[in-house]
Amino acid sequence: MATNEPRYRVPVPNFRPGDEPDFSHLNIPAAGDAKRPSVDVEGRETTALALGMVRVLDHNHQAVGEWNPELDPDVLREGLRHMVLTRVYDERMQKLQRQGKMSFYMKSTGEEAVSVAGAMALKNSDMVFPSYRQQGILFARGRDIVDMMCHCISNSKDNLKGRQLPVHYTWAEGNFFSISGNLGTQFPQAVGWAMAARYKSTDQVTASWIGDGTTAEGDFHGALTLASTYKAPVILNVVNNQFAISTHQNMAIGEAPTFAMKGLGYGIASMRVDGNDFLAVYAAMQWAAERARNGHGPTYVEYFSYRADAHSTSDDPSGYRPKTEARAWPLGDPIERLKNHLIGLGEWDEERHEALDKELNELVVKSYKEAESFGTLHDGPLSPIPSIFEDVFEDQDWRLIRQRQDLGV
Ligand SMILES: Cc1ncc(C[n+]2csc(CCOP(=O)(O)OP(=O)(O)O)c2C)c(N)n1
Repeated sequence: MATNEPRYRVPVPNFRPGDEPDFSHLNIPAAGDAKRPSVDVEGRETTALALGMVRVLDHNHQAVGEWNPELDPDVLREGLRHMVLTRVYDERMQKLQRQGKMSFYMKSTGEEAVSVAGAMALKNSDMVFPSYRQQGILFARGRDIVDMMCHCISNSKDNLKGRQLPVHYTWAEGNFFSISGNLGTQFPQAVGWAMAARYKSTDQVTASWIGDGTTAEGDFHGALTLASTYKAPVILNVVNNQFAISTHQNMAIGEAPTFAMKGLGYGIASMRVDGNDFLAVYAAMQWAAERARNGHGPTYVEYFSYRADAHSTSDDPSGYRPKTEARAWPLGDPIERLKNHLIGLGEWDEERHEALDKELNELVVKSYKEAESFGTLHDGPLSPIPSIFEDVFEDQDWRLIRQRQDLGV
């Protein structure tokens, strides 16, 4: 009998625009509940971590449990600074995009702890293969802000010479691999890099980040197979921010109880982490890095978070989710939570926070003025046109030579 009903399930999001978001169905374990195994644990023994959630900051903003990394207040303040800078930078760049100063921008609002705490728990010599929402790594590693902006406005000082979308940074000196717009490619590349590091007997660890939607790509599964087979010193991170543009995470997760559980099918040590908890993210990355550095193999981590703003400047989330959803998100805001933790320790206060915000806003405004002195996308100067043919192939292929002749450059 003919029917218009699909014969297979098509998952739908929990809430649509206009609905009252209610996240009470989420099973979020209490801070401090998760056990911290030794770093040489067998992957298959991490089921409780993959089903549960590593959380350190409790609802009173106190650090509790075995995963508390017991960081010095100076380190916490440094983390707070990098996260605030990431947010201030994102806000300013979005405004500049709206003013036509760049073609495109992507913010990481609400996900700052994932990249900042993750980068701080690694060594700067460790290799990273991020996606487009981990700009916090660059701040944590001390990249020059003017250089970052020059890339975004594709001017004469853009180290990518206008060949990449804004936000798709590369920074070889900072061991930061070029961000690929082809989702998922960074995972197998990271595993390959990690295997090469092991082959060369360095103690370098490799880490990569993708989003929840990207786990539906074949590259995700290929990477986990390789990492498991060769026990590569790699940390494979999935940032579950609940959305892949307008597609809810329930499209990519299938029947798996958590994204973290997918790693167990490959025998990889896997865990789910509160992605809005700076201390939990730091502790998880520190554990995984020690495991990799000591030859115990890969770790796969899901960060449970929420994309608090649009996917990009080309997206309007009010078309597919309630406007109040970000505020209703039960894991709160990563900056507020670390700030409140520091205040509770007597190591921070509102006045200092306000001063930090002001200082970083001024720094970003001043940096943009300097970046603009090297040109903008609209007014130039841009990279010279012949440069589009350079740097990619050592020996230019006949097609490139022909195209260059056709252009007469
Ligand atoms: C192979 C490939 N398919 C599709 C796209 C288009 N695309 C860009 S971002 C995106 C959503 C990715 O979502 P997710 O992996 O959850 O990461 P998030 O943006 O939420 O951080 C899509 C479909 C792409 N860039 N590459």
